[in-house]
Amino acid sequence: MINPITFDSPTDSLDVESLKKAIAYKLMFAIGKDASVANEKDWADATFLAIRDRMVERWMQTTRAQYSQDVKRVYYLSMEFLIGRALGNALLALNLQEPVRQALDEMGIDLDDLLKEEPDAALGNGGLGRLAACFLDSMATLGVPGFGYGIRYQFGMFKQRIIEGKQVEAPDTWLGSVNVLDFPRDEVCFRVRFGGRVEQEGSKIYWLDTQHDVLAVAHDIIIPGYDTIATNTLRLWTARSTREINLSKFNEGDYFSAVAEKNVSENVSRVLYPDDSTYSGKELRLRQEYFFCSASLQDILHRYKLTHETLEHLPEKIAIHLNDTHPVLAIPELMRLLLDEYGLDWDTAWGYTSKIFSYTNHTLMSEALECWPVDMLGRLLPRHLRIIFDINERFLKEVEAKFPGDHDLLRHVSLIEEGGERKVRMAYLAVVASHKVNGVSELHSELMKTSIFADFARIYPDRFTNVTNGVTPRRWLALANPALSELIDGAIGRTWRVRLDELAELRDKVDYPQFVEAFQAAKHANKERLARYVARTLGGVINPDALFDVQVKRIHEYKRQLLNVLHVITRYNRIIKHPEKHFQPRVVIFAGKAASAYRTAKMIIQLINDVGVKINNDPRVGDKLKVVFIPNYSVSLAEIIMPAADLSEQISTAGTEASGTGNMKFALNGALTIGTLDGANVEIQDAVGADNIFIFGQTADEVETRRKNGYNPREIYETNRELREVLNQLANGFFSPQEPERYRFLFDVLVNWGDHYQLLADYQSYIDTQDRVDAVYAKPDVWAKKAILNVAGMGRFSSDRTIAEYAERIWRTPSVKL
Ligand code: 26W
Repeated sequence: MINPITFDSPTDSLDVESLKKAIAYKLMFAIGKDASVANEKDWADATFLAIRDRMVERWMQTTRAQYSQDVKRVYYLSMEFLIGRALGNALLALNLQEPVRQALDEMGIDLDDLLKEEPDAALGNGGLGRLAACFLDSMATLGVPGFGYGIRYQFGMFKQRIIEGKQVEAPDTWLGSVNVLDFPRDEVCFRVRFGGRVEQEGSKIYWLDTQHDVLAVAHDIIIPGYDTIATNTLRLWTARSTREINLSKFNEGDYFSAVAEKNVSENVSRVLYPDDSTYSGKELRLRQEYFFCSASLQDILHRYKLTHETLEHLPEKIAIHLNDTHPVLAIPELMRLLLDEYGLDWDTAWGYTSKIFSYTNHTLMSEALECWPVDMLGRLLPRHLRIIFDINERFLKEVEAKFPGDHDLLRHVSLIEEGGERKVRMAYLAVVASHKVNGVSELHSELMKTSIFADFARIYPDRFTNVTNGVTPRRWLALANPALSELIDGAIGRTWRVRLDELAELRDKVDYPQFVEAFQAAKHANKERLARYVARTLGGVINPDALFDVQVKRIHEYKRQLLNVLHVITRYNRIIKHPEKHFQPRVVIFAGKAASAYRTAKMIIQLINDVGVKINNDPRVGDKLKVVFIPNYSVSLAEIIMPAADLSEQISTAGTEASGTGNMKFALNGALTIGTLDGANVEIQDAVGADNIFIFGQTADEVETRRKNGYNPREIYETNRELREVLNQLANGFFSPQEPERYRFLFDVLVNWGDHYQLLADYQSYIDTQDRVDAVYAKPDVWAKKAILNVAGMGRFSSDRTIAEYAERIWRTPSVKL
């Protein structure tokens, strides 16, 4: 027993004077700079370090309480955590925004300048990764004992630049010399094995002669809850070679190959795969997946064993959640550890495993479903392949017993896809091993049961459920939109930050002209802020009095940015044809990244930029229409864009967007949605009222029916005059005179090659609805009231509600008592 040492607690020093001292102290002793030479990055690091000290105590207190109460913990396994910046969020959580602002101010430093110095932690692609980050925030805030597990990529989501209208990718070098965000834990280190062979001796199986083993080293990130002591951990793994350098090669003087081996094994945590919604089947990706699953599972069992003699109570003490199929190898890994390392028999091990796991599906798109070739899996993870085969064998027997003689069913649900190259269907493995499987919106969860998992819904009807996504109101309203937050605080108090339902009290405020006016003023200020950002980064001038029409998200055909462009061109043509007419001035804003190998998506980016050049430079258009593509979309950029939007574009083909979470962020910030009845849009309509949202286009059923009955887009092209003109402009190089054939491909996709996402089928309805948008926007008070009712209706879409549902219905994890 070590005698406890007492010291002055930083948690007690939250006043301006103490903060000043703490920051100056860090600047000198941790950063090693004198105030006279320190730059803004130095000040930012010093400030963050001072704040971090004030989080650590709460963190230890929480961890101690979790241990002493022997709580059930939930482990959230995710390949992606799209966190963004952390300092501003930490200040908010600790209620230190004002004192720190003042402390810095008294030292001649502006807090807002410092906040911009922090690079985004962009360890994710899009919706799935950002959802994981919102969930961490909500778990901490609710006191749910939740651990995140993921990979500490050396390079996160690539940086996007636009050069001559085209996307150009650059590496995201977010890790600097000072990494305030994380605590490296060199001693928390596990060996992750690859390759080798399996050998059976009686009932015992050995995994032998593995090669290219890697060490996984932990880095811990503090996740502060808002206005609570509760503080959680995100543990990210980084790969380290098992041997620093190959000494014999080194001694032979072959320095480069001596370190090459080290580099190869450390590649595992080098870079985030920039693919969103397409599965590519690359071996390095499989290595990444196993790397973080194995390290996490070893760590989880190790932690459990610290306080428990036997494994008997494992399923009562741990829950493991799979964020999509990317961490599904955690299933055979837990089985392997229980069978081979802890010596359990199969039935006991499987009994535990199937009580511990739960799985969220985030997409129905077949091209995103992971299926690993049996060959590759067997080469890299022979023991796991064996376990998967054994799971499959037992599962198929169970199905056979339940549905005797149904051989088609057996073939359909087998974990192994036969015919051609044999593959393991990871989503099926997830369903078989999980006690609950959920979709992320009501519509998506229904479609899941009738499409990809239809057979499984027959076999395990009680396994499937819905948990509608949500977003954290701390980052997406309190941090991103101080202007609106302040207005809301004045009207209904401050507690909406943790009880978002209270926003419903804003409904009455639509009858107070003063409130409506203040609401409009807040929106206008946010639009000015965005206009300044655009002026600074792109040099273009946009008018904050125009309607800001915004579509920001990954660029993907199913999200239909191209449909948006068809509307933009239609509007342009009308403006040119009718110079005498009044048009509601609009700025159409796009942002988003395309997967680096996704040709069509990249072409859509180029088209947006080409259309922008044409329209923005046409003197006949003037202020009536502007098109802006803001490069390098990120969490931090979203925090500037969302609050400034009037209109939120959520226009995916019905049945394709699992949920969407941008839709929630926009509405929460007082934008009206133009959208299809897809994903969470359906529930947003219920929440805000059909009068306060612009719904257009086909339903998921109608899309399906049209597809079945033989969809003929060319017929629509031939009969719709305005649309035909727009499409012809694409085909004949109107927007790309330097290269007239540039967009011929997009024309063909839509007119001649089946228009898979049915843009043409929804075109007229979309255009008509955009006209209705103009008409409503022309009455500023009517628009503002609808916008307020959107904010007021968003209570349900807090990730606190989402996490409370997971904790109660799926994980069964009570909150820790502090
Ligand atoms: C293996 C390649 C790959 C990578 C990522 C395939 C699929 C993905 C994700 C499932 C894509 C994704 O981010 N899905 C989004 O998840 C959000 C959170 O639930 C939803 O709101 C979005 O609708 C869904 O597209």
